[in-house]
Amino acid sequence: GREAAGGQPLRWQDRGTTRSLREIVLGRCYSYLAERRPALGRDTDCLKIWESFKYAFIYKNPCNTTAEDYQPLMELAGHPIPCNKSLFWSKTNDLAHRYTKSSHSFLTLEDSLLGYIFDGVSWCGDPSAPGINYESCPKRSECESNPVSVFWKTASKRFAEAACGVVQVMLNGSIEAGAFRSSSIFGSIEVFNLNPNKVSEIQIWLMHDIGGPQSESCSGHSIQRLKRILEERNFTITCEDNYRPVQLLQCVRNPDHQDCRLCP
Ligand code: N1C
Repeated sequence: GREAAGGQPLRWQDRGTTRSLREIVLGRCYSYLAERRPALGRDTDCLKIWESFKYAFIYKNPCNTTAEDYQPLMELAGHPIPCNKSLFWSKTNDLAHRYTKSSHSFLTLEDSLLGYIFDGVSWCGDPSAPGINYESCPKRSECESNPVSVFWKTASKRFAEAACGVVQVMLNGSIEAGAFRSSSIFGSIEVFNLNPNKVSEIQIWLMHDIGGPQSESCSGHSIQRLKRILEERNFTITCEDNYRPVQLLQCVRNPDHQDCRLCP
């Protein structure tokens, strides 16, 4: 079984807690406040953010994480996102973030303080001292309610609730299973937490990999399914295949490809 014996931490299949997590969290928090959102600085206490984050998971069984565990952290680190700026994504992680870095017109969750601090690190607790498991953490397949999964679900829900005006979604048209998946965080959480009284329109950018398959276009099945879900919730929705400003960014890495020529 998974019984802790002789102070050994529980064994799981995913990578363990990131070393120097405290320094990374504090460092990212201070640098976000200094470089990105100096206006937040006055009301944001990075040390308090670290403490409330730590108490969400230390000494706990990493399979019993709840949204409530992160409530204090969400209250401390949450901040408003300007209307017309929210960018959601699914299976376009790298491209979406390269785009927000280069254009500054839109913000993903990782461009907010919460997402910025916790992007790419991993963490989980353990019932025995020191209360943090640096050796291994549970995979989603081992337990759904692990600290990292529950964190992204909780943060994504709040990010969607906060959106207003026109919002963007960048989806991947080169995925064989379909660009819109109901099991994704976007498909299962964000779509249902957008507020029709605050969000006027949802614009889908359906990007396909340069030189990759165009498995789905805006007329494809999963996009039609997404349109039906959103229209039923009273949103206006548009879809554009290979939105040019984002495609130009893909072209930086594929300058000679047919799709990247000015005069094809
Ligand atoms: O499951 P997904 O995509 O649809 O989630 C993406 C969606 C975005 O719109 C974000 O707002 O949900 C939010 N989000 C993150 O910001 C995020 N950063 C890192 C969701 N997940 C995030 N991660 C990690 O990527 C997390 O571990 C989660 O399980 C994956 C989801 O990636 P996906 O399937 O491409």
